[in-house]
Amino acid sequence: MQRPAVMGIVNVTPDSFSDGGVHLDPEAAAAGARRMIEEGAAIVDVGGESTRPGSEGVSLDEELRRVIPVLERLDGLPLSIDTAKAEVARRALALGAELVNDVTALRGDPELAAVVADGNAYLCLMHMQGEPRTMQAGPRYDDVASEVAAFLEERLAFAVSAGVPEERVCLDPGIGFGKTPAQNFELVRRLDVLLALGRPVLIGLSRKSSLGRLFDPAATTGTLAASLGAAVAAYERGASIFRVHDVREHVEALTAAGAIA
Ligand code: HH2
Repeated sequence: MQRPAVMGIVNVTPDSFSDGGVHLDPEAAAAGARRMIEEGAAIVDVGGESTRPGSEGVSLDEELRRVIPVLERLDGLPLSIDTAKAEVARRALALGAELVNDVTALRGDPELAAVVADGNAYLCLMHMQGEPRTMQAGPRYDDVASEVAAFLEERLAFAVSAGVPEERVCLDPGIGFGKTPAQNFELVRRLDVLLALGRPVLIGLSRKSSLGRLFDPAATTGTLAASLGAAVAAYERGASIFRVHDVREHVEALTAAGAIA
């Protein structure tokens, strides 16, 4: 089993579902990112656009205004840029980011694939059914695991055809992106279907509402303890990169799980 790697989340947004507003000030965001690295994160994912259910998206100027001052303060740290916009990715890679995390899996901006390829960046391709504004309105699948895997296989082939080396790509089932809680849990349970594509699997369960809804049907976020339990379950099924808000706790939980595995 691969050693688990933790990706810390820094959302430079007013409206992210669980940490909106916390890191809006660039100094606070940079301090948060540095702390995450100290706590054992392998990389920090900086994002300037919320993709929570119902969100509308932001303009290029606003997204740049949010993330660039943060990236400028983090020179030399291992960074990922959470964006679907080629220009944001281009600027972030120039400032030292090494991974592009695109929740649209290269469907959002036709120029992003070339930016990733030319920048020799790592790439995360994530599955989403629909778009954030409407994605939780009755998501439907005949077989969620095989449909998500087929989508990611096609997006991986597209990325490779655009010049991104396959070895630089990781895949993500997109927990909460057009999926019911039962579909999210099935994706984790059947992670072997995704792993069969031969790429590392990144998973974002941290504080997601599916975890909160195990306890409260109206929950919009999940607890830390539920996030840790779910991360360990995903690790045991082969996930190797964990996108999380609470870095220290996940590093401890996954290190313990890794020692046993
Ligand atoms: N989840 C969110 C955002 N980006 N990227 C990947 N690869 N996988 C995920 O599961 C994922 C993601 C949503 O979480 P968060 O960033 O905390 O919230 P928001 O989108 O509201 O900013």
